[in-house]
Amino acid sequence: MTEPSLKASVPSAKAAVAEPTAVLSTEQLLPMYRMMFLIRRVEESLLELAESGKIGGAMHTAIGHEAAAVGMAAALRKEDYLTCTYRGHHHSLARGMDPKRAICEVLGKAPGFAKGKGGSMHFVDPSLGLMGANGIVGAQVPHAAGMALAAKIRGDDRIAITFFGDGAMYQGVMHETFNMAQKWKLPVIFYCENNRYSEMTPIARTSSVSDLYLFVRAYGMESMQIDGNDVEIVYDAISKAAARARAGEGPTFIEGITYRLAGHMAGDLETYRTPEEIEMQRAYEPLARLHQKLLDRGVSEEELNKIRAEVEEEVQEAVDYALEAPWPDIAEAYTDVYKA
Ligand SMILES: Cc1ncc(C[n+]2csc(CCOP(=O)(O)OP(=O)(O)O)c2C)c(N)n1
Ligand SMILES: [Mg+2]
Repeated sequence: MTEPSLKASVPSAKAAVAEPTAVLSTEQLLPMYRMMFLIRRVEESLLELAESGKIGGAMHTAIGHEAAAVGMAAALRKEDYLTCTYRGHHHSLARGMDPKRAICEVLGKAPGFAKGKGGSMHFVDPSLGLMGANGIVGAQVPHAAGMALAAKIRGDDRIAITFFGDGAMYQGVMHETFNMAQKWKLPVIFYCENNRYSEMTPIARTSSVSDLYLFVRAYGMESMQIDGNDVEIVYDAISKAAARARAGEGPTFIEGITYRLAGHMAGDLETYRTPEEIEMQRAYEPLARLHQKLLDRGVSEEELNKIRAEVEEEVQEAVDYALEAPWPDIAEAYTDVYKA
């Protein structure tokens, strides 16, 4: 299903990767549906917690972006390196982060995977290959290329993937990285979650190029634009890019067209877009799409309801756990920090 363009100058979700009819079996898609719903409910719960004043600092959700993360987690190995932006809850949960500890981290509680010191914008867990989210637009991209270079030098089979937004494309470091990654044929995948907004600014106002996958062609890099809201298409594109990377064929750039259904961050007044635009995008959002795909394949509404009920319970338990969890000891303020 291809969505109409928001505006003539905004790219639509056309798939440069052949539309897969059945790349994944229903048995493979069901846990992906579960994970997409879990991510959705964790983030909706976090928005409620933010509204009630329980979250300090900025929090960005990826409601509407879930297919990118879940497709990635299914296509890659757990030891493959991953770096992402401040909008990184979905990648981390999809890679297997415990929702209890993830919510604790956002609330600044002691059981958080970074002892509550990183918060929403700094999700990290090397045991899941998560080498760090980054609050600086574009900064995580050369990090992933560096990890890919290390893997190449060591001669192991690991690859790296990095996620970034459309707004990152104009950072100079991106282009330095694209050039070196292609020159050195690094085993890295560049995945652009093009949600067509950079904070409150639509892409049409900032970019002279509407198809972002074309940028890296100047560096001779393989690139494609896909419908980033179809988890099967995302899986297919990342699987193929991973196979190329592992075969020593170098990097791939994937532009996944998506849409952020919630604000740029918690508390965003969203005066820069209309409720009609958001409503129109709900027809193309990844969870609804996967739901329909599963129904079309003969899965019953009852079975999907059961999955959702289990997830609701798990997320409620995680929220309750995090609310009850202890704050870090005051002495922790001086541990794990850089001292000159
Ligand atoms: C180097 C830098 N410049 C500006 C900012 C402020 N900033 C935070 S998020 C953001 C928008 C980035 O948009 P995009 O890359 O499209 O990602 P999205 O938020 O849409 O996922 C900006 C400009 C920043 N964090 N870092
Ligand atoms: Mg964006």
